[in-house]
Amino acid sequence: MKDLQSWPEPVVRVQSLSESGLRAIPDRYVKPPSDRPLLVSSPLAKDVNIPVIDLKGLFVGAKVPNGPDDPTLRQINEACRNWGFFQVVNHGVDPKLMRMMRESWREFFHLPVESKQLYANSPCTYEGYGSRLGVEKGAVLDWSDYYFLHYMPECLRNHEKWPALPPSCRNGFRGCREQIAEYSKQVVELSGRLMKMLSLNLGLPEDFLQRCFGGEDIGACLRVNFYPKCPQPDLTLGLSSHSDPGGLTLLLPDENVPGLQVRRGDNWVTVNPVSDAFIINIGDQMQVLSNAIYKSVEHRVIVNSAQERVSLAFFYNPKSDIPIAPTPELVTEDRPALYPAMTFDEYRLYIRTKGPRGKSQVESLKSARQ
Ligand SMILES: O=C(O)CCC(=O)C(=O)O
Repeated sequence: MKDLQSWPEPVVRVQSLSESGLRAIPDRYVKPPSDRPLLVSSPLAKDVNIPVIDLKGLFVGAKVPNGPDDPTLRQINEACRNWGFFQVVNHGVDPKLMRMMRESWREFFHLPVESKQLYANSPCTYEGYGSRLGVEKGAVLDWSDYYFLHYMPECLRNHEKWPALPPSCRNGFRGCREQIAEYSKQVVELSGRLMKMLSLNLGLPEDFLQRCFGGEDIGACLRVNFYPKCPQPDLTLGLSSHSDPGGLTLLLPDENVPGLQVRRGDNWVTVNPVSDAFIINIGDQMQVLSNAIYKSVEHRVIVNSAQERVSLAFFYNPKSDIPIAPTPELVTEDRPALYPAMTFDEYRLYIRTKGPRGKSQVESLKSARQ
């Protein structure tokens, strides 16, 4: 924990670098050749996209009417098993609010640097305006800035740590903080519905996974990623390959600029965002709870020289101090428990210290056990 008191080197805002007009990126953003993206995708990869699933009519009130035999639930089950990623449309979150949030955050990142500096973060909680993940001195960095804030549990919700700017009033919202609160409320509701669908698909009672996450006391936080234009996008990444440490991620991507790539075997598939959809992915805690029936899949972000990109990643996590272990109902003689129990507080220290490192954390737990 001592390591997480302060950043090991002076923080450089990637957006300032980008806006300085440099032609070559500094060495510390240059990835080793094996990690660099191939920016021309094969004709085959162009036709591949993660599954797109329509949730219309799936819920009547809080209930899934047809249970696990529902065709939409089956599609979700397939996507969780085969991709770890899918997009959802007709998900119940107000599309106007989604677009407004994206625009407000774009405005935030275009504020003068002094206004953003008021919210500069430290690795202790990561809350606020940041430019790196991980505290290892000399690490190769990613080409992005971000803003991280807590929504749940309520005791961690501190509006002073949310940006008050941009002040613009839109559609009845008095400012950025009100928008964040309403957006988060709606995304938490959608997450709760997804948790029910995943529980049913795993053959468990509807409220099972939610109870494992701590019932009402879950953790939820938002990371808004800002990827400035990059003069040498073939040498770097906006966000290095990683799997998400938490439970579920609900990503609102940029509507115009693709960038998210999902691992598929030895290839990377670039996701084509569908209008007003959320991209959902399974995190490591869900992999552990499901005893690897569902997999958290590696993903990364590529950048480009022509357009900036913004994305909002909402992380729905277990309560941070309860042990998460493979669900006994999903442990059999053929499929023994693959992971030891660990709290999410213990688990997320790895990424907070080392930064994004593929699937190394969850894989190392598995090998320690076998
Ligand atoms: O920007 C994106 O599309 C993905 C962001 C992401 O993977 C993350 O924030 O963990």
